[in-house]
Order: sequence, then C-alpha cells, then structure tokens
Amino acid sequence: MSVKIALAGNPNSGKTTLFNALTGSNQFVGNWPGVTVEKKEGKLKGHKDVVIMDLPGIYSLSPYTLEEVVARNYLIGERPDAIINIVDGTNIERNLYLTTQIMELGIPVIMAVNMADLLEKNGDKIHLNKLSEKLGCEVVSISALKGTGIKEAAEKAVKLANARKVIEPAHEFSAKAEEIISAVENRLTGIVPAEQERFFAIKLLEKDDKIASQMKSAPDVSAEIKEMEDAFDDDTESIITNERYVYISSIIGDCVTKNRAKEMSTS
Ligand code: BGO
Repeated sequence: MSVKIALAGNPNSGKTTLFNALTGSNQFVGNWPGVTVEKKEGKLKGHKDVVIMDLPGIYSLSPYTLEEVVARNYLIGERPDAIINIVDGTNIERNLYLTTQIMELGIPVIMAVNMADLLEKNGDKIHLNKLSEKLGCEVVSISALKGTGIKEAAEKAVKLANARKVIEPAHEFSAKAEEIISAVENRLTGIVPAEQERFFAIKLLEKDDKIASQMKSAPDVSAEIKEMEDAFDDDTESIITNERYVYISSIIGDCVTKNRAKEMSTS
C-alpha cells in the first residue's frame, strides 16, 4: 500500500532543498486544482511506494492566503499518513507558530529542525529531546543543504506513517482558553474525527469563515466566542494568537540555548 507524507513549513525553511534531496529527479510538478499555486510531489528515493507531497510554504493555517488554504485543505481533506514539519532552526521561535497548528490536525508529525550546519557554526543549541517532549512528536536535526540527518528523518516519517498512530495534541493554553476550546470540541463529536476536534474547535472560535465548508455541518459557537471575548477582553483570533505565542515562549525558554557571546558581539 502506498504511503503519503506531506512536507510542511515556512517559506525559506529549506523545504525545496529537502524535497529535492529526498526525491531526486523523481518529481511531478503541476498546479493545485483551480489555483496557480505550484503542486509538487515525488517518490521518496529508495521507496517506490512512498509519495512526498511538497505543500506551499506558509506561516499559518489561517484562511488568508491561497497557499494557506491549499495547504490546509490538503491536510484536512486528503489526510496524509504523516507530516514532516521542516523548521528553520536559526529562526525556530517564528517557525513554531505554524508547528503549533500542524500539531492540532491529529496527523502523525515529525519535526525536522533544519540548518544544523548554521546552528553549529553559531554555537546555538536546540535541545531536541526536550523539544520532542514538549511538542509530543519526534524531532530530528537535519541540514537539507549538506544532506545530514535527512535519511533518518524520512525513515522515521515512513515508520510513523505505517504505524498510523493518532497523536494527541498538547493542551498548553491557559486554563480558561482550554476550558472554552474543550466545550466547543464536545460539540464537534460525530461531526469531525475525534483527533481533529481541537483544530476545528479553534478555527470555529477564530470565526474562520472558510472552515465550515470543510465540515459536514458547523455548530453555532457564538455563545462560546462571546464567553472567550468577555473573559479576555479581546477578539477571539487575537486571544488564540496570543495563547500560541505564550506557549511558544515557554517551549523556547526550555529548549533553546543561544550562544550569548555571539549574540552580544552582533547586537
Ligand atoms: C539560498 N543549511 C544552510 N546553510 N542553508 C540551507 C539549508 C541548510 O541546511 N537548507 C536550505 N538552505 P529553500 P524554501 C541562498 O537559496 O529550500 C538554504 O523556501 C541563495 N540563493 O540553500 O529555497 C537554501 O523552499 C544565495 O538558500 O527554502 C536557500 O522553504 C545565498 O536556505 C535557503 C544564500 O531554502 C532557502 C542562500 C541564491
């Protein structure tokens, strides 16, 4: 049986370099249906039955750009067997914003922290075990440019895809936000697969006007939106963005050690 692995990451994270290294000349390039966004897929080198789907480079799974809509429609609609989330290790804080959303999709994820060569040169350290523990997914260090770690990342992704193990996303927002998300999740039982409830609950709370078309039916969550906006005195989209940044800061604080000497000499 063939296995589908999606490659997702921010623009400039090294996604194209990794895709080329993983698939070689075995690539098919076209457009996503109805839009002029490039669609690239290829066979993983040495694995006739593993397809790597290169998603457009995105910063978020929000509905604001064509690329974001294409990427998330694919992830929700086609449900790849696993996702390789490539992040630029030299810019990890910014890249984690997308990661926290990818982790909510209920699809097995492996994180490939790219630019290992630059991190080493800069003397910066990312504590992979801690990061893995915090995020609830496997994390590997790679240099897409030098080719280091990429075989290991791909093999782990194939293993995850074949295991088809559903992952439980970390619930790390503030207690009040989690309480309201959970109330919306309960209303999605039977409407979306259990492992996708968090993703859809958050999108409904964010008043994402394109998400209803991805669901059998969308419950009215205006009462929960009002409860959240009253509790935090802000609009739900800003509240959730803020919750993500607070969560990301706690991850960075625990998992990244910057070379202070280098930072001081360049600031
Ligand atoms: C240029 N290490 C290093 N050092 N660089 C890397 C690595 C890595 O592991 N991986 C990727 N890059 P894309 P998206 C460039 O093109 O794959 C570099 O958008 C340049 N080009 O080589 O394109 C990669 O698909 C001139 O850099 O990313 C590329 O995600 C000067 O990161 C850039 C310097 O990679 C983005 C770099 C004309």
